[in-house]
Amino acid sequence: MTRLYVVRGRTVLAVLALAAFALAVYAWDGARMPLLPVMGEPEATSEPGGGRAVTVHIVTGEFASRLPDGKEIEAYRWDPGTVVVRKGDRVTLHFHGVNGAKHPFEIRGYNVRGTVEKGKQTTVQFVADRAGTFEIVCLAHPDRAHNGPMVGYLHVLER
Ligand SMILES: [Cu+2]
Repeated sequence: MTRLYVVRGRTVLAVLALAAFALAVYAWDGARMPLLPVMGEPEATSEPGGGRAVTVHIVTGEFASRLPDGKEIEAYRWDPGTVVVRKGDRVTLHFHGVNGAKHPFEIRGYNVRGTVEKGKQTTVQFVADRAGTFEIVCLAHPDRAHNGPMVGYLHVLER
């Protein structure tokens, strides 16, 4: 009986310690980015005009695997594949080419285009003036038939 009680006591302590740790992480994160209930929201600074300047770094990556019959399959990816900003933000995306020779891309609905090359950085800037979800599509690898889908998502939240 006593033994069981001790084990339970330790379990309660462990749960309390975990909760305290989670709370500390939440508080620290909240202090660093007070506007941020949204997971994955990037670093941002306020702009005089009301919007924020948001900078996100995206790397080109690659998943590769082998099917049971020995056939190789691969998919290029944007990493991170999801960008969350708020309407009115001035957005800077720095693309870094790591996997794949060349990735010509566009952000559909935003008229933003560029090409990412291996070993180079490509930067695009725009104001997120339309709310919604917009695809960041590599035109060379848009779907499974072309070593994709190399598609990311720009989420522009209403302020
Ligand atoms: Cu690509």
